[in-house]
Amino acid sequence: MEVFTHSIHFSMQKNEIVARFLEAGLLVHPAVVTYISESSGSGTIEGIISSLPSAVSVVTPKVVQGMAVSWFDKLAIGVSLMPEILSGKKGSSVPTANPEESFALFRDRYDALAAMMRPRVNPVPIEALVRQSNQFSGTDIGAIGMVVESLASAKGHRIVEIEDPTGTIKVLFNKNREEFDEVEKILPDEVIGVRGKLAGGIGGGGGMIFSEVLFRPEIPLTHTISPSKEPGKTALISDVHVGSDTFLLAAWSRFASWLEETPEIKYLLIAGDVVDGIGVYPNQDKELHIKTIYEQYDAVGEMLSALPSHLQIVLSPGNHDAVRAAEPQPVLPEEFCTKFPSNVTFVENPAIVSLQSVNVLMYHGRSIDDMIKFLPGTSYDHPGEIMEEMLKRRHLGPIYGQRTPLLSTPTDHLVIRNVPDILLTGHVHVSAVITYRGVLGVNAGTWQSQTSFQKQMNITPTPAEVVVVDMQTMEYEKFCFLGKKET
Ligand code: D5M
Ligand code: FE
Ligand code: ZN
Repeated sequence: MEVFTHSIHFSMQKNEIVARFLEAGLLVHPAVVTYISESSGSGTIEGIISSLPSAVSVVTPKVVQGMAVSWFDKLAIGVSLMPEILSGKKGSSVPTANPEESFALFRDRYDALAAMMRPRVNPVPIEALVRQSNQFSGTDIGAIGMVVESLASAKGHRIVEIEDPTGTIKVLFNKNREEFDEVEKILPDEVIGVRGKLAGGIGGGGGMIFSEVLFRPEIPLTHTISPSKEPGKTALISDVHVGSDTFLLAAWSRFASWLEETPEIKYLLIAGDVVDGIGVYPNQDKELHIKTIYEQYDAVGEMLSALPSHLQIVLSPGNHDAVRAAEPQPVLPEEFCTKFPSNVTFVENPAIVSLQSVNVLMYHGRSIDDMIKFLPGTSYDHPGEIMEEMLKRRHLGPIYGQRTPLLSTPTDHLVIRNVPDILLTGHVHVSAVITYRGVLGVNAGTWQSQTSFQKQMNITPTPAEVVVVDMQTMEYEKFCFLGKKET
């Protein structure tokens, strides 16, 4: 793969470009100058000048992109459409106003996920099962509830207590049933459906459900992929950790050069931990190359400014970024982004962005730590399996009260309400790609070599790997920018 060669072929010097605009009585934004210098020079300038609305005196990237001009087509230059933020816009995650409303989050989670299962489960309210247990006893019934706890019985079966807005009930899953491996993956606070027989008077008087089938919200089998009609590729990354002394600058530079030579890449998505931050873990200062948070973000701003200006960059935060840890995390405050170029769109964590009609759900992935802890047979080496579990549960991080702090909000922002085309996560620093029922899941890896902490934890990262998705075909390729000495 020819990723390390770099040829520069400016057709026009930047000062010549500025001079030509001045001659026409126009000021020009540096990003537009870069764009023209990287494309076909004088032809592009004359096209822009002749198509400008008369009121314009400063030629900004917005003005250029907003013009209904045909010279883009004539010159066959790909214009990156602005990413459309479908959820996770700045200011959308507001905490609940008072503590009494703190259960709204779980009520909303229950309602949203129960609605996805209701036609399959045909549930009876739990209160009715408990109160009229004699009437329902021995009959085939359904129930949907949020998991309160899941315990192994003395004989190795599983007893799961579930709760709906009307009450709680215990469900017994027999270990000899086929789907028992799925039962062992039942997580605290996920919403499940069951169908089985009610046994009245067992399990504390109100009855117990002897489950025969377990349901999850799931991705419908009828889901089909919906690629873009336009050509265009998206590069997916996360966990850049700028400021850390293990940040791989040389690998990043190769990636930056390669992006310049690869104009079909129109979008770069960064799913959090763009900086290493300060005070994130004990004695972090000893492992920092850039010691202040402002300087770390300034360095990121400069790195992103050096990338091709036609790229549309979307950035969401992670647990090392300078925003609250509780999820959903807000967009990065402007005070940190003064050096960032204008082609960066800031979104919350999580967020959904539409790129040429391909919907990407971006989530940093802190909950992966909790899910690995609770899901038997999973490990940090295979984060793709966790992404699949998220999709099945239609939830990015169900477990409350572990390592992923969840903000109390009126609606649950971690519910996967609409099936995305791509799910992008990061956090564990191990890259992985899966497809699950037509959804492409990408865990993006990192730009940091193994830290002393990861060494202790026996986590082997996969640094400097980039997954590129062709949005017209939804096919992906993986590129590695590590040099020989860095492996
Ligand atoms: O997370 C980088 C990786 O390190 C990710 O796999 C989680 C793991 N990690 C981070 N902090 C901890 C603690 N405190 N315990 C266990 N595992 C951890 P990052 O978000 O980049 O620090
Ligand atoms: Fe990270
Ligand atoms: Zn992280």
